[in-house]
Amino acid sequence: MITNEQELRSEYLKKVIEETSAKNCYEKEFIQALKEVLSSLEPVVIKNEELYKSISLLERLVEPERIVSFRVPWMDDNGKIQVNRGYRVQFNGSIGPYKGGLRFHPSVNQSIMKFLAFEQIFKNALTGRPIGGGKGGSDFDPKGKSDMEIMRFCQSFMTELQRHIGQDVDVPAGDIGVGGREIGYLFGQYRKIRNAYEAGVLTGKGIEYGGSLARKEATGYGLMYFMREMLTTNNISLDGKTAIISGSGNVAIYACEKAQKMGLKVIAMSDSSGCVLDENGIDIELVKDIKEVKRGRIKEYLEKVPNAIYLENKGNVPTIYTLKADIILPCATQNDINIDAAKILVENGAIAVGEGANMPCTNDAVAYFLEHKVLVAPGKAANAGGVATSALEMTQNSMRDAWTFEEVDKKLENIMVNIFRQCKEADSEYNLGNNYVAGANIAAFKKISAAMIAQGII
Ligand code: NDP
Ligand code: 2IT
Repeated sequence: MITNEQELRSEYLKKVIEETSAKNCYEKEFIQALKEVLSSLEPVVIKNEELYKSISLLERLVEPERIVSFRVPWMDDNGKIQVNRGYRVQFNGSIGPYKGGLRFHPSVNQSIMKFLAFEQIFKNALTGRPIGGGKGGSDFDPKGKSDMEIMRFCQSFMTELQRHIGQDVDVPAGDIGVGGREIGYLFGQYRKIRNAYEAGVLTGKGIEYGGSLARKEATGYGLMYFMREMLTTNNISLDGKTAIISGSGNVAIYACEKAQKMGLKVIAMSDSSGCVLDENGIDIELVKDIKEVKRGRIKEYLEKVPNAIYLENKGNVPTIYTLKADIILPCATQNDINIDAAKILVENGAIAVGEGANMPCTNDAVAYFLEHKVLVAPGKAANAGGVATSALEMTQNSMRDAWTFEEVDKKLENIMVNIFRQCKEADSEYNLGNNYVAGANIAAFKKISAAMIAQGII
């Protein structure tokens, strides 16, 4: 179960949640992430309350070490000067250089940056790699922009960002709207300004210039390794089960590819406009062509597969969640599954939800799933394969080496198995009843709090 903050027994926790929510009252996504994480930590906090209070541990945990916000001017193809806002949130560096993606999407604001960076602290701790939590991005909308516009934007963005990052300081990567093309332009500008080849300053690079094999596939593949562990531990086989995957970007595509290899039948995928239902199973090579090559819309699937059905989004539940399937893999964006969607999915017999995206379920939706015995693989554990493989990319860069696809994939699989084990152990230790959501938070918090305590009041 997810604890409602009103029901918390720890006065200290309640006070931190109340005061942080009041102080950041305009940041609804950040408050949502904060409440979800902090309330689930109660069993650990109660054990150590006096110590944590005496050093204001939680008050420090919820305050970013640094936030940078900056102007990003760039010229569009018509010669007009456009101005966007850029961000980098360096939330917690206690276990390594800040690490986390860059998101380019018109919805980006400080609240979304802070929720993502906060989640990233816990996710990165679970990977077992020495990486702290950060996130950045811009309200720039890449949709419909020419290649040259994307390049000019990335160059302007990096002209400022470069003074705040470095391979031992802060290492950005991709997220929504930022893939291999953008990382290439960002890296080029960094290298030009710094006059040094610091390969480890960005991850998700092209294979030709320091990228890691399997990084592109890592988040989606990792999600499925985690799902396999979670389901088999609960005596559920993947073979022959049906799945729906929201989104059709990087995470969704490779989750689909691995899910199919594991014997799942993926019947639907989506984008922000609607979903495609293909009862014969999604043709993932076709989706790759539409999305990765042509940068098109999922609706174009019907041009090649006329028997498929397109369901346009309307109302407050994306149409994909009105479909019946066993395994639900939200891989698009935050708050995609609200309580109404959760009720429909439970009614339709869903067995498990695997969060490929960051915070794709609202807090009440997660609570509803858990109450109805639907297994939930929380994003900060289940989608950690991306950042974990970014850390493997950093290792290869430091060693000036490059591993094979199989080597990286095997390490990724081991990391995901280990992350599931940590969630499961915390679940068992605190008798949470298959609540891997709280299990992930607790396991990560133990590591972060120990590092923060060891490093004193900073
Ligand atoms: P992409 O930009 O490659 O794809 C995003 C997908 O989500 C698109 O299909 C997009 O559709 C869809 N989408 C639907 N609604 C929205 C919305 N309101 N805002 C933005 N996108 C929307 O991103 P990724 O696949 O990289 O990221 C997907 C999710 O996974 C995000 O939550 C991200 O934070 C998370 N994640 C990503 C990792 C990575 O390594 N890339 C690692 C861990 C988590 P449309 O084209 O219509 O916008
Ligand atoms: O949300 C995430 O973990 C990412 N977007 C990947 C971050 C990274 O540094 O690879």
